[in-house]
Amino acid sequence: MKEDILNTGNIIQNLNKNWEYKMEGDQDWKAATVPGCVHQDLFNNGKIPDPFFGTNEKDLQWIMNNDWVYRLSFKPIQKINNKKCKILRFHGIDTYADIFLNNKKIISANNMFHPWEIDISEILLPDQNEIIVHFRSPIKKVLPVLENMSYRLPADNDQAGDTSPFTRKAPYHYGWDWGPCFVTSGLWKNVELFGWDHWYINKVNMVNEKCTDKIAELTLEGEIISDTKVDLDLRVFNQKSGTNEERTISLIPGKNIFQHNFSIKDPERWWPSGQGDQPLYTFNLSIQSSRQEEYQKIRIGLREIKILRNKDQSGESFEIQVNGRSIFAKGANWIPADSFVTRLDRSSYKKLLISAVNANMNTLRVWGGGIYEPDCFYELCDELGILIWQDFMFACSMYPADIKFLDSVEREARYQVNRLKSHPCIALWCGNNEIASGWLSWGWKEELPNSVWKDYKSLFHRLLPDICSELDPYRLYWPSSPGHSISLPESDQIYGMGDNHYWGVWHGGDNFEAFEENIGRFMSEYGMQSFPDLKTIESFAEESDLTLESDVIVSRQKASLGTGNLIKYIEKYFSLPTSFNSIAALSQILQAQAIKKAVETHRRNMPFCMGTLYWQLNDCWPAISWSSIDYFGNWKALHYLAKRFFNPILISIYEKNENIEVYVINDQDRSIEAELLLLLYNFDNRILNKKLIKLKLKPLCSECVLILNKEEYLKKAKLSDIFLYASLDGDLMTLSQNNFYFLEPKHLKLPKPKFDCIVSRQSNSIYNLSIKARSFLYQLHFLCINVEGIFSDNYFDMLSGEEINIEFGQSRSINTEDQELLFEIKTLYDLTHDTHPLKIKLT
Ligand code: BMA
Repeated sequence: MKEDILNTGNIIQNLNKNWEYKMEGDQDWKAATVPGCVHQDLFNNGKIPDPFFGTNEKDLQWIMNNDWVYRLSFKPIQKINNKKCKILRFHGIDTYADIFLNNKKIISANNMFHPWEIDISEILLPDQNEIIVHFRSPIKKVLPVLENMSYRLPADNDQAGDTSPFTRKAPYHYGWDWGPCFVTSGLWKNVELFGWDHWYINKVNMVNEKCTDKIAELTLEGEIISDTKVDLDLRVFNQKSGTNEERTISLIPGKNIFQHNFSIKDPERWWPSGQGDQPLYTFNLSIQSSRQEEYQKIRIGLREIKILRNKDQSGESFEIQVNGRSIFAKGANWIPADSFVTRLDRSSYKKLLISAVNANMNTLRVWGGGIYEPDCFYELCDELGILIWQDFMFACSMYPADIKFLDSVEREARYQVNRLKSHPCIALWCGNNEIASGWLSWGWKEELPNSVWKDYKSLFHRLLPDICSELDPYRLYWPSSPGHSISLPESDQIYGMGDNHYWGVWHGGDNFEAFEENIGRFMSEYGMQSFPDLKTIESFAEESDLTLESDVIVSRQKASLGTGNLIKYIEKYFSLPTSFNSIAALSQILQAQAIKKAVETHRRNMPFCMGTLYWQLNDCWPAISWSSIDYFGNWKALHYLAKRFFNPILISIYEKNENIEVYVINDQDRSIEAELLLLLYNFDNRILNKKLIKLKLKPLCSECVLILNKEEYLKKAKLSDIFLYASLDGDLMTLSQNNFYFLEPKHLKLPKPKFDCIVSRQSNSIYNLSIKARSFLYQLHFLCINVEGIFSDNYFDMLSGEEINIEFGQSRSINTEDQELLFEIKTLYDLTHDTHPLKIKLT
């Protein structure tokens, strides 16, 4: 983590305030927000309605076809005026912009993924200055290029005319199969003036090459820009490790690169969540000359990370090792958390990342169709122990590779690798999402000239790996996800080698059982859709829109197969309810069951399979999608189940031919003693068979601990009336509990649910729900229908007679004096029978 340079000599003046904007050609200037974008400025000024409401997206497409002008009048502070050298810095420009300072053109920007800066010492006036930024429509800018080409580069998700491959801008801005098309323009990161004399620190990094429990080897790398020849004293200090390194750096005019190696004895090592703690070391860096002193802090975690790729009978493994320990990666794919990311702050990221860790995740993939996330995202991942699979921002398109484009990508990649490489959370770099697959299996190579594949090679097999091996040789560069090797592939993904995306379920219409036949070494994508909660739908829809066919609901479904595919899947497994509300709610149970099946399969197959990341963690707007957390942070059924199926210790029951196999999976590094209780129940609460066995679970292991012959064990019981209850108990608590059903839910003879429920307030923001089941309850779930918050558990089954206490923690505080909390309590039965659920008000 890098903090702002604390200049004792050099100085920064923030220029985010007092910007104005207008459409090119208009007279009227209006207030603008920086960092921000034109869509937000139009909305804040009352010029457009909420882009996320109703079908507004459709009516707001004109914005991307226009040019926009931003301006700022400012006066440099005296301390800047006193400096010999002045730099104007834009930390992020989205995207095509000509920038003028006092009528002189200073920057022509074309890439949103790296900062732009220029020395303005000769242009800056001591008093009033004016910056004018002319943003060119990203669409119109590229159209002439398309007109001159005899073919189109594929861009399947681009809703705005297929210009996106030519522009270094977040691909999802152009639309995706879970997101709207809002092609933004704007200054999306800080703007500042930097004044310096003599020399300044341009960048510093701390790289941890090797780390054992005895010693950590570190390299401090830095770049200093100087206009003189001078000797500097460098000091690196950290109390915890006893680091106090000193040396001299001799500068010459221009760019000076330095490195300093040192080591730390008996380091406290950083671990992914669930495997140990996340100790972090903050190093204070001071660099001094006789007349100037600069400080900086760098925070890192000490650990060694490797991706093991060992050849074996089945192909080649893909396994993350941290500090020599194999880690089963559990998590999901991360997409940008908003269509307009400039309105996110550290707390928005924290809320989502804590939800990931609370669901027992240890890995996220920052997917290549979004943005390189801001520093606070990676800082939080360092703190929380979330490993990051980091894609470069290229997805589902072929890209050009002319010199200008390659230069731009080079600048972007160098900047991003340097920015991120000190973070302990980053596990690997990946060139792109699904582009090799697109070329090799989606019909692209049949339609396009071979030069397009040569361009692919230049970008993903030459430029990016060269930059990674030069700047960050200790991490794996993996060219494309899915992929089976680091050389240019001749065939699409191979199960048994590398990482896989399995979309037979959903895109291919396969049954959930197909997850059991499509297991890779590292499953980096697979998914099932669902609707968000009703209160999220109500944020963008009127009561009259709540039908599957309404324009508003249809506009929220961006996937090509549409909601019809979701309904088809619901009908495969459940009886389809008649009401919209019940269908929407049931879709969440469907999604959760699909992904449960997948993850349990992947975990049972450890160590053949060493990672499972479902598609997708989050949303960029309120919509129907594959996410487990909706746009507002509400956990869908899937996220509650994820907490259980990602638990470090898991029981998983699997039907194989005439047998029932019971697996226990232990992700932890230590062995565990436990007792496995297996009860065969019928829905009337009678126990038909029982098994109790003592177990010693080996560390990091998936083991089949029991095989039962179905015929013998079930004793001719009717499959529609029974289920297996399995519980694994340690000395002090239940380690895992799971139920297994022999038929699809629609064929189960589930009893009418009976239960008692008492809701009480525990504190200002915590509520208690006590449930006593009076019959068997299948997929009991609670919703707070008017306030966002998270339940301690949700979407589970209860045995008749069982009692449970659930907490609801409200995430936004409301004045409970004025407002009542409304809870709804339902089971699957209530959804498929469209019954009126139990509603409880707490005033
Ligand atoms: C995956 C992703 C995305 C897409 C998702 C659902 O392959 O890489 O491109 O949103 O599928 O179709």
